[in-house]
Amino acid sequence: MKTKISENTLELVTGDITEQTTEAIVNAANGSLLGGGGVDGAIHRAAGRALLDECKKVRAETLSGEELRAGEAVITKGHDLPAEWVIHTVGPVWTGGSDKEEEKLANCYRNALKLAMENNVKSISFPSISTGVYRFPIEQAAVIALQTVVDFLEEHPFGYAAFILFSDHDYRIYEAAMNRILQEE
Ligand code: AR6
Repeated sequence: MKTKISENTLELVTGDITEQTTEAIVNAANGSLLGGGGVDGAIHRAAGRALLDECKKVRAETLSGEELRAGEAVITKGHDLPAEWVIHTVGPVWTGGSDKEEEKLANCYRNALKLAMENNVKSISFPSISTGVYRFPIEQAAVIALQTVVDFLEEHPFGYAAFILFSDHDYRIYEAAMNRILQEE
């Protein structure tokens, strides 16, 4: 599904984010930036050891050894990936909704797009952040993810943004959310 948002394009596709040829892909990382399972593990495997080394450097230098907090984002090179850049963000762990999970999830998408623009990136692929290991209910996460990206694209000349959904089930949930959002626009 492909939609124009102002001068920008927003697309929903099923696929593997590690194969995307957008200038940047987004990683649903954890605060350590040292890799993990799910999409994070797949990105580190495909990017190679040099990504882990760069992440360690970012952690030590940019973050002064601290963990990356939920909603924040940092950028590295893509190394062996087709994408030139990886923007690492940390989604919130779902604990029922009373720990500002919705706001933190929106911040992930907004901060990733801001960081992309600061680095002159004009095309980006997002996974469905927090809806795997971090257990954010996907119906709710899809609305927040899409509304945040749509709002950003309405306000900025960005280029191309895609959501890469890992299953047909996830794709259909995002598609339904997108249709509702577009009807309300
Ligand atoms: N391409 C696109 N989407 C994928 C891929 C892929 N190759 N692999 C998985 N997904 P998750 P989270 C989907 O668990 O919930 C890690 O261990 C997956 O089906 O990867 O934010 C980190 O290190 C799901 O829809 O991320 C953290 O500890 C979505 O990506 C923690 O998991 C997100 O699932 C982050 O949890």
